[in-house]
Amino acid sequence: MTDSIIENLSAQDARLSDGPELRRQVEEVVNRTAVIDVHTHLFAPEFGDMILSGIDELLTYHYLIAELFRSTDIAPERFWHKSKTEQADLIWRTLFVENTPLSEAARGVVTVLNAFGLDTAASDLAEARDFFRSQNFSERLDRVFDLARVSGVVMTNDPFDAREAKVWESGAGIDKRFHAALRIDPLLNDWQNTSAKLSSLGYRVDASLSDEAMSEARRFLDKWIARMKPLYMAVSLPDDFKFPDSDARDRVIRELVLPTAREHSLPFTMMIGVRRGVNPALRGAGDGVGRASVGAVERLCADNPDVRFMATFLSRENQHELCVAARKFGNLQPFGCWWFLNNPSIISEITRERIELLGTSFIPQHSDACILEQLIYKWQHSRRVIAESLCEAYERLLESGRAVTRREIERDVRRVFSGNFLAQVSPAAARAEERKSLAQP
Ligand code: RAT
Ligand code: ZN
Repeated sequence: MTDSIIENLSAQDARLSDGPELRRQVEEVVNRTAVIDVHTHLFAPEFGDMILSGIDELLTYHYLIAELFRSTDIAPERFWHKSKTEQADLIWRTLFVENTPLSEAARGVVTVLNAFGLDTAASDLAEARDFFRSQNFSERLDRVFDLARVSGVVMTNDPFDAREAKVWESGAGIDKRFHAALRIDPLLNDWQNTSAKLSSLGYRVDASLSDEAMSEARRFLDKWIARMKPLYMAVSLPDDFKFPDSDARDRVIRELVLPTAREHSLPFTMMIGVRRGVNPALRGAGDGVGRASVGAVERLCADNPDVRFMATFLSRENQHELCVAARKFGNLQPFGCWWFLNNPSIISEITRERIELLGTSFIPQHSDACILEQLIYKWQHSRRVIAESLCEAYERLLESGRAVTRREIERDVRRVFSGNFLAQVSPAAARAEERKSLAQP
């Protein structure tokens, strides 16, 4: 071994007992380590105009639309009649010129503009529009992945969406950085209409939930699993979700989803606590939040020890219970700070709570990005809070008498940024990955 390798080896294994140096190293590792973004609404290049990107899309994000209506008195109906360019102009003028963009979603746009060296306090969008127009898409994609240090993203793939179906059916190879997730909300949340839809697609399904209907719905899922090769099946569920229950959803979970998860070895991912259409006039920006039952997830985990589950809850009040549930069930992986929780103060609270209760055995964040460039701000903002929470935990450990090494920090960050997810979706691949990284000097 050469001297420089030996030096490097000992630097990796030196115990970091100096507070400021520990902090510097944690920030560096958190900023450098690539993350797998486990839930987004992004699409691979092969999906063409389903991909959202650029300044007008960034400004008309539904988080910002909701904020617009607090700061002007434009009626929602008038807003919806405007073109996308006009909507973006109005949002920029209202939330970025006439108001200071302090909210998390507004600050996010500032972070993106800044990352590209654009004027963050411009009076209009001319410069930003020129910049985004002048870029070649594939270069932009590489640049965004690079700036966000994201090695892969999981999409949200709806087998009932005709535009998506066309791409899958064409057999086009999908960019390797994009992974599929089979989204099954219609089957669980609206069996009545979905059974009619399946029947119109040629499946012998009616609203009755008969054995034949279930096995035909299974045929549908099997076909899409073969096509998409998803990493998991996912659903978003309302705040009043119960399990067990006496409704159609309960039957669909028991007779369709769980057997599919088991037989295809696919985790079942639940995002729980959304109250859809609290203010329908706001359309996609009109959903709310409610406290939900963690007991429902515990019951699913207890009854199905051979199925792996991932769960995130939308209400802040559910977070502690979710950690406790994860302590009881090794087949449950908590993930992300979802939607209204994706704010520094709440990410900090939830991440600290998770470290205290679960060590590094959780997935701290996903971006939920809908627009490509959001990867930049969502990860930059989250990394900062995650680094801060980890520093605090390592400092406490130091006070108790144990200093960590750079190698341990790297291992921990790798686990929360990708290893825990890989272990959930592909346990064998995760073990191989872990062995590979441990073998590296
Ligand atoms: O977080 C969001 O942006 C929501 O609008 C939804 O997309 C949610 O994440 C979901 O996947 O249903
Ligand atoms: Zn989402």
